[in-house]
Amino acid sequence: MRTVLSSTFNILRASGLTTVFGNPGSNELPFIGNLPNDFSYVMGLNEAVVVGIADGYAQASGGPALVNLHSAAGTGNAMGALTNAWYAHSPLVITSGQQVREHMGGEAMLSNVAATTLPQPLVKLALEPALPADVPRSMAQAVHSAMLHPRGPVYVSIPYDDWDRELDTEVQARRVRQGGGLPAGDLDEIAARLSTSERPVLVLGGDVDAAQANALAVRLADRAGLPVWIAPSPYRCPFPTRHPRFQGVLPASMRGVSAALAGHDLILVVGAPVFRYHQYEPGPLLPDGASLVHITSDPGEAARAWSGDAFVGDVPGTLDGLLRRLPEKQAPAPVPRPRQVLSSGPERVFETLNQVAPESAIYVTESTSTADAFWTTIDISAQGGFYFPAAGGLGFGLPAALGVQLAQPERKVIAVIGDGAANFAIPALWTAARYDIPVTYLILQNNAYGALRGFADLMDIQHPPGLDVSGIDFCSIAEGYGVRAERAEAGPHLADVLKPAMDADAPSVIVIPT
Ligand code: TPP
Repeated sequence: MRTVLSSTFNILRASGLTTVFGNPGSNELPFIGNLPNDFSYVMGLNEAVVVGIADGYAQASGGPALVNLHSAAGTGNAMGALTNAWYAHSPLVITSGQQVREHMGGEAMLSNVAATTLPQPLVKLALEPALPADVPRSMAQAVHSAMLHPRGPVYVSIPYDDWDRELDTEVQARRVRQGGGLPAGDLDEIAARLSTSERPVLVLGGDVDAAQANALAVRLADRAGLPVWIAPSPYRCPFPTRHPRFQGVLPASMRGVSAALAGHDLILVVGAPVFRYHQYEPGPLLPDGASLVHITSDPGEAARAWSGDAFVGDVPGTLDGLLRRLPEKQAPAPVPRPRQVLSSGPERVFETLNQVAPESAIYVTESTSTADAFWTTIDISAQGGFYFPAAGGLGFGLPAALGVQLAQPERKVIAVIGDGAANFAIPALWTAARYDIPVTYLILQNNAYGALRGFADLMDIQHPPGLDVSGIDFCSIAEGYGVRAERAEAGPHLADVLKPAMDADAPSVIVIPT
C-alpha cells in the first residue's frame, strides 16, 4: 500500500537521509515508530542537543541532516541552536509533529499554532503541507531547498494523522543541480585586479572549508604570493594554520580589521561575510588606499556587506577560475613566522594537546576566552579540522562534536569546552555514552564566564554579577550520564592522561583546571 509515510521514506532514502536526530513526543510517534530497517534514530535528551548533533553532522558530512522535533515546545527549545546552524549554512531538514488536522483549530494540547512562523527567521523555508497528499513532495522540496546555496535549515510541520493516508501518486525523487560559477568577464576583472595590485591579501571564511576548497585557497595564495588571514568570528578553518603564509584570525571589529590589514591595497575575501564584527570599535572600514573584492555564494552576505565589490558565485569554481587566469609561476615562499611560545594555563594545555593529537584530528571548540591561545598553538592542516558555534550561541560544542564524529568515524574528534559553555547542552554526554561515540572532551575549568570578564573590561562595566560559576563537579556529572571522566592538571603529566583517552574507543571527559 502506498501511503504518505512510505512515499516520504522513499524521498528521504533517495536523499541519503536515513538517520533521524530527534527527541519525540506523541505527535512524532507515528513517524519514528514506523522507521524502516535501513533507518536509524539518534536520540538527544533535549532539542538543543538534537540540533547541535545534527548541525555537526551536516557540516562534517557535507550533506543534509534530518531532524525530528516535538511540536512547538521542541521547536522553541531548538531555536538557540538554530542561530548557529543558520550562520554556518548548515542544511538541516527539520520536521516537527503537529496535532491531527481536525484538532488543530481548537488548539488541542500539542497543537503547533502558527507552525510556519515559529521557526522564522532562522530557517530558509517553513512549510505545513495543505493536504496530507502533499507531504512527500514538501519533504523533497525541503531537502532541495536546504541544499541549494546559500544552504541552511528548513522546517516542515506534519500533522500526525497524515502519515497513514493512502496516496494515488508516487512522488519521484529528483536531482536538483545548481550552477553558479562567475561569468568569464568577472573572473577576468578580479584576476586583473589581483595582478595589478602591489600588496594584495587574501581573507578566507568558513564557506571555503564547507565547500572543500582549502587546497584551492592554498594554491591561490602560493601562486599569487598572498598573505592569508581567516575572517573575523571563524566557525571553520579554511587554511592550514602552519602554512608560512598564514597570518592568523582577524580581530572582530572595524578598527581591528583595518589596522591588521594596513598597508594592503587589495583585500580579496572569499567565503565569508564582510565582515562579521563583534565588539563595537568604530573606525575606518578598510585601511587607507585599499579596495576590497568579495566572493560569496550567499546573496544576502553580498547585499549587506559593509564595503567592497561583491561577486556572488560558487567558491571552488571561482578560486579555480582565478587560478587559471594567473601566471603559472609560484611566488617566492615567505619566511615562516617564528612560533610563539606561550606559558600560561590554557596555552600549556593546548601545547600538550597539539603534541599528542593526531594530525588529522578534528577540533570542536567552545571555550571562549581561550580562542587566541587556541589559534596560535594548535596545528590544523586537514580540511574540516575545526568547528565553533557560528553564531556564538553556547550549547553547540558538546553535541556538535558527536555529530562530527558520526560523520567522520575515521578521524579523532576532540572537543575543547569551557566550564560555562558545558552547561548549555550537558545531556549530550548521555548520547555519547548510549551510542558509544568516542569523542574526547576537555572541559577547561576556570570557574568563570571568562570571556564576559574580558568584555566587561572592554565596555567599562565595573561589577557585573553572575560571572563566577565555581562549584561544578563535572566528573560526577559526566559519570552520571555514563561517560568515563577524570581530572588532570595542565603540565608534564597531562599527556599521560590525554593519550589513552584519545586512543580509547569510548567517549571520555577530562576536566582541567585552568
Ligand atoms: N548564552 C548563550 C546561549 N550563548 C552565549 N554566547 C552567551 C549566553 C553569552 N556568553 C558568551 S561567552 C560566555 C557566555 C555566557 C561565557 C562562557 O564561559 P566559559 O565556557 O567558561 O568560557 P570562558 O569564557 O571562561 O573561556
